[in-house]
Amino acid sequence: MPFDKDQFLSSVSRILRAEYAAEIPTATEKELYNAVSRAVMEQALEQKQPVHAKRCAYFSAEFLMGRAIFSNLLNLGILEEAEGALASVGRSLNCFEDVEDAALGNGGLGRLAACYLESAASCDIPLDGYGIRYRYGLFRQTFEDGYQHEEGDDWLKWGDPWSIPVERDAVVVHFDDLDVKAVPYDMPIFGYKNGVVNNLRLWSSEAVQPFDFAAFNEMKGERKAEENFLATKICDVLYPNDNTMVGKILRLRQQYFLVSASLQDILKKHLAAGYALKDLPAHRCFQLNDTHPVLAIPELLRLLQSHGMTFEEAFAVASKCFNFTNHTILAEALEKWDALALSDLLPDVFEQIVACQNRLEAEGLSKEKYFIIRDNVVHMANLAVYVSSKVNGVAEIHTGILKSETFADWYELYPKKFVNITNGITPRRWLLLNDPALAKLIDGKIGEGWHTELSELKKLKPFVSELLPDFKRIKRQNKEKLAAYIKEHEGVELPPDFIFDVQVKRLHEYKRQLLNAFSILYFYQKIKRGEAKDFPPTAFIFGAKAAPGYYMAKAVIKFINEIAALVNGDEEVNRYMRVVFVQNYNVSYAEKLVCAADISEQISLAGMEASGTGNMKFMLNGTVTLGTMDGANVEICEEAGKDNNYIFGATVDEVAEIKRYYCPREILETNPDLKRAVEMLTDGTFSDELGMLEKLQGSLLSGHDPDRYLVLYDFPDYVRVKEQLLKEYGTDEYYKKCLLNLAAAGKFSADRSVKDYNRLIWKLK
Ligand code: 26W
Repeated sequence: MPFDKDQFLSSVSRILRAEYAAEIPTATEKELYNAVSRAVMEQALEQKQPVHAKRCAYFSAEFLMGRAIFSNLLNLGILEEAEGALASVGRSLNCFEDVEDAALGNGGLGRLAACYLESAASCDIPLDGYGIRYRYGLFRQTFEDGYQHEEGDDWLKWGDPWSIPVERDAVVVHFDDLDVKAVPYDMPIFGYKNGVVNNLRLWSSEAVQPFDFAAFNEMKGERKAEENFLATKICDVLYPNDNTMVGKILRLRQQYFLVSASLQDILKKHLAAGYALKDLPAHRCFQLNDTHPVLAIPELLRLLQSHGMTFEEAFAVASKCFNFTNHTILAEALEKWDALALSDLLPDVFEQIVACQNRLEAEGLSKEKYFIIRDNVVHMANLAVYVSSKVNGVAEIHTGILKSETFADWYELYPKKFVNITNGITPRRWLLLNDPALAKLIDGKIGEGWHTELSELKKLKPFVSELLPDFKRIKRQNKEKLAAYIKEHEGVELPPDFIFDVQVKRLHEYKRQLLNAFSILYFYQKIKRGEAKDFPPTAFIFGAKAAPGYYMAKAVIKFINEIAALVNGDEEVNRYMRVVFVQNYNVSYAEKLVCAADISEQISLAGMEASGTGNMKFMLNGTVTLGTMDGANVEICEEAGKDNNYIFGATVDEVAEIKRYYCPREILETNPDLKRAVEMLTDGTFSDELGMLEKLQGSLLSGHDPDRYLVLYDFPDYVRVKEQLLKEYGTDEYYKKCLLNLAAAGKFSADRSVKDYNRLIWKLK
């Protein structure tokens, strides 16, 4: 976008005056943020967008967008110009570091959706997002006495200057017990320096009729008032579960609200353009981001029939339009809904699900494995697989497991339906924006082509040795910045010459933060015994939110916080190690952590992490992976070389066999240091009024499936490889590995992913 400094500043002044009666030099940060954003929006939306023959709609219950302002300015090509203009009047973009993240997502799946929107716009692929405008996003996390506390996330505190409410596109969504108005808020998605603007449409729920005081006073209005209350509640809050299905009716309402509003909107536009409904597949396709929006299938069937199609005609259209991405194989994450509850809330939609089940049986698919409705439970994944054109997993190993286990019977039936599309991340946010110094260093060596063609990073290979000093210097500066930030926000001092060993992601037992925690206690004991005089000083950094109802995950947070207090408070030990669990880990925190890490911990039990995308972010920022052969780690090793990373642990093929005879207590008998670490959970070393640590120990040693995720089994190999990594740290050998990973990160661009989706599935121009 062309940038005219005077025009920009005069727009900002005009908006400040009109909206806030304020002037640039004295406006509050919030006022300035809104005025700058609106000034940019005004200009950026002037460009006319081409009309495409076919568009894809990405249906997702989550979009974890993070902060918009810096990324939008970068993509519009005016980041430095806007900073310069503001500087000339004594202001700076830096104060927008306090703007809230738009955290309308939990973790991987939501952040992936955000990366894909950015990449599609940057690759000129006509992809639009459809989601829910939650009033409160993912909770804010604090620690009190080491325990996690949750507070509401008021993400609109600073306003929402990047959205436009489009009242004329409002539609009514019908539930059996109430009607709700859905109002769209459109957020432009700017492609990287290419003039493309795609759209993210987030629906907000409102009462259909405004509150009627007269009726309310006559008592008639009481039911109406309740309905209005329920209508606004639908979009109140994002469900904070990641990988665990909780069968709440309000969540079902959210899901239907999203898909019904989106499909009504899309069909309305399709008809208004003069197209026939039977031609929908020529103009539209829909990507279902996991099962959360799968009610779109029966809803489309219902809508098409309400326009006069037969069920079979509607089915033919739907099966050409829908595609489904699976993001997890965890049994507890697979969405199932009680058939009675669903038919009560949405009888007409349920009728369509029954029709699909009948069709499936009529086709002779008599195996129960295929059933959409079985024992009064609706299996959303089966509905999705049955009707969709394509089903995809998110990394090679994950797609393999879908074919051989999760959906094995389906795969036998429809082998061509299944494809792999390995996840990716946008290199704009995850390198250009979060580490501008490193980006500049790369630009200087190989030019700027990599900004939009990430595989060009491989051109760095011949320069690896030459780049080492600059790379070390930049990493050091990033560590200093992070240390200052952590000091300010967490009150913990991390010397920047320590190794920064980072594990940040949602808290889940399968991700095994506990394995990392035990290794810290193992090193702690060695230091205490005086056996680790040459232990390289290391800072163990954690960040993770636990779902509020996930007891064991919260216990792990408490455990690590107790370890942090023990280690950091011990003068003998804190010369060798520090531990910090940062509060409220989110996208913006990730941007700071990822470029300052020396070690990327990706240590899930093999077979459990569908892909992981944090692993890719660290790799792109020149960090070696300490990890298992799981998810996209496998492909990271293929691209960068296994020898350039630090791999340990049981492989997927070994896991099933190990679990057959597994006895965690036996492992402890052969490993006294580990035994001691596990005992420390309950021997009084740590304070824990709530008794969480005892239950945590119980989950490892007793119950029907003790140590379900093989933490103790993988411990010896983990520590062996970790010690080797810590020993190699700081050598040229080590830094070369960092840069070779960076140079090999090309495959993990979300640009490549969205192009794969387009080539294999959407087939848009
Ligand atoms: C119904 C509760 C629920 C909520 C969220 C179930 C499942 C989910 C998501 C599918 C969980 C998720 O975010 N999965 C992650 O998706 C990423 C993007 O593909 C992968 O990189 C991660 O490995 C996967 O855990």
